[in-house]
Amino acid sequence: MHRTRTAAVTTLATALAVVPLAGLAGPSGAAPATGTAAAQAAGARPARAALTPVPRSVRDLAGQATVTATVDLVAGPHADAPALALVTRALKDAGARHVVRRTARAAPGGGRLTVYVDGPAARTALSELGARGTDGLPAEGYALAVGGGRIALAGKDAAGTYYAAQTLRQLLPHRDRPGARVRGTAVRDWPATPLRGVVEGFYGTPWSHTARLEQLDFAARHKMNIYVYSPKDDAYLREKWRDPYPADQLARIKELVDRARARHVAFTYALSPGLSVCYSSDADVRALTAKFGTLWNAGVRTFAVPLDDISYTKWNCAADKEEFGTGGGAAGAAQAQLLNRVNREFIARHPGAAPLQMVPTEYADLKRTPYKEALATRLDRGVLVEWTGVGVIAPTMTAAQAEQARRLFGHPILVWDNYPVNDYVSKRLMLGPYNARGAGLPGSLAGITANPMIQPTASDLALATVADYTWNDRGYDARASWRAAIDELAGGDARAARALRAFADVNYTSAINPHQAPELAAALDRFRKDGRAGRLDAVLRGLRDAPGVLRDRLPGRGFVRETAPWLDATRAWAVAARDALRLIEADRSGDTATARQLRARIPELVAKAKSYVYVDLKGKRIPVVVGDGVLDTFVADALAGRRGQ
Ligand code: 14T
Repeated sequence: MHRTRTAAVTTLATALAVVPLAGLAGPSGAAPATGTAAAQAAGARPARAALTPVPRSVRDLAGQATVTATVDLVAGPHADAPALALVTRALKDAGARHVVRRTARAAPGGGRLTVYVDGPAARTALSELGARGTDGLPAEGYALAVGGGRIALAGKDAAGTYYAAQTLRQLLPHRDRPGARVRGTAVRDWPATPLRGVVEGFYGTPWSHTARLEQLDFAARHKMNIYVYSPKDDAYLREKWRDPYPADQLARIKELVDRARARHVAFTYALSPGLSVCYSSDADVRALTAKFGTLWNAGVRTFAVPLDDISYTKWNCAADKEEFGTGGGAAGAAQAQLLNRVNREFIARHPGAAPLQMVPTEYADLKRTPYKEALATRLDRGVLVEWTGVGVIAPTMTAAQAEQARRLFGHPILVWDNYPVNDYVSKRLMLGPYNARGAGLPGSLAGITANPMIQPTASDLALATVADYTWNDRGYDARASWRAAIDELAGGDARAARALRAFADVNYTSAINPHQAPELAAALDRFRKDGRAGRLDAVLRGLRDAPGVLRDRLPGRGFVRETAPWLDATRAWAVAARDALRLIEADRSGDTATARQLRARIPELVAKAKSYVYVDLKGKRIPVVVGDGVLDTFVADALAGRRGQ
């Protein structure tokens, strides 16, 4: 029953081609899939695909480009190699048979599509097409233009060129033969904050190697540029921080580092010595820098020292008490001394290393304390300080708070956002969008990294929305971004997308999305008002069938494997809720025999719905919840003879 990847991708391209501009897609599957072909046959302007993250500026240009069988690729002398590889693949996926590298345009009039990537020729092409170049853009910005049989891409830097290529990938259709037409378009775009990405920083079963490789691909497609390797349960990062890696583990890390580099993602190695470090010990400084050295040799260029979730009132060695004294101020001084030594003796001596990152022990508040004061005055300038916002799981976060954090810590702030992480509520999946982060926040920060769920593929829904927000917070619409993420995960299959939306709806609530199952709750409210049982039953049938549809149709196995108990629970709750609806109807019509039967049966269905468990790293069996406060309440009200208000 599985659709092939190509079929899914083709459907995606068709669906995307008719979706309105700027990722503001309507409900998945609402668009007529044949619209584009008909419009193109009639010679109308080709539609433009949805672009996510939403670019800063997109406008129409006169003319268009046609993907010809042979495409000339004119690359500047220093054009980014990953960008060129991506452009080539995107052109082939759009129907080109050959992509030929040239140093200059072939004789014009040959009818071939020419694609310029960086260098003087791209600059000229941009200006001839009526688009501005990269002057004045911030780092990682880019300009792209399509029109008049040409496509031109230019980056402010190599990453910018790579992001131009990612946008071109979205603009091009998926075709298996030449002839596709691409609408005349100019894009000028740049990120809202320098660092955008994921910190694998949760407790519990760490992501698999494959999941991490896929995460790096995902990050790049969404213009994210950092992945912090910091799983709390990798012993070599915390308990055994001094010990060198066994060769096979180091080889796997190197594979991640290589993949990350080829995607313009900074693989960040985070070593957490806080459980046992002696801050004043030369030997421990050497142990830290020696471990970093082995990672440097594996290609790592970004390093972090997290000092979260440790005691800073208890020293690990007597020498620290002697040297630093006691109290928060002493802890801050000790940490600053250790980090400065790492910064001076390792980072500064390795040209090409990125600024050091650290997580302070006080990472979740804005109180003025001796600890923060010590970090602010003693820690080397330029070291990035990570901060979770106010609260470990911050319900809201604003630019004003970020400014205050920067003043308090006296350093650039990198937000470690504990969403969609579920290690503290592993009964729950968090499939809702990134929310409640104020406009303008990214601009006051060194970046935002999101701590994901234990379930890597299921995290992609939330992470896609994090990517959209961190790239362009002003153009961010949480629900629109969420719907686009659903369509992407569903591989463009409209039925899979509808099922995923229903499933994500009942796994929605979190500190930043206070309302559980907003769509189902609205359907229940409507029923309470208008009493139209048939309409509600259709919704509940959709929910009951969603897990099966996802198991049959979702491209890739990761999502359904990771979410299996929640899928089972969703189906069981929907079955119970349908009976509850029948019970309400039987009560209303005075059909006491049916009502009695249903009252006898429903409790077993509820027990079954509550029986599914997630088994954690330690083998603990944790009953999962779905649609809590919505489905269970509806069923309980029906059993009690209440229709709810
Ligand atoms: F480093 C920090 F920014 C941070 O958030 N640390 C941990 C993190 O690894 C974990 O995934 C996250 C969510 O549970 O919260 C932090 O861990 C805590 C925080 C607590 F308040 C663990 C226990 C707590 F009581």
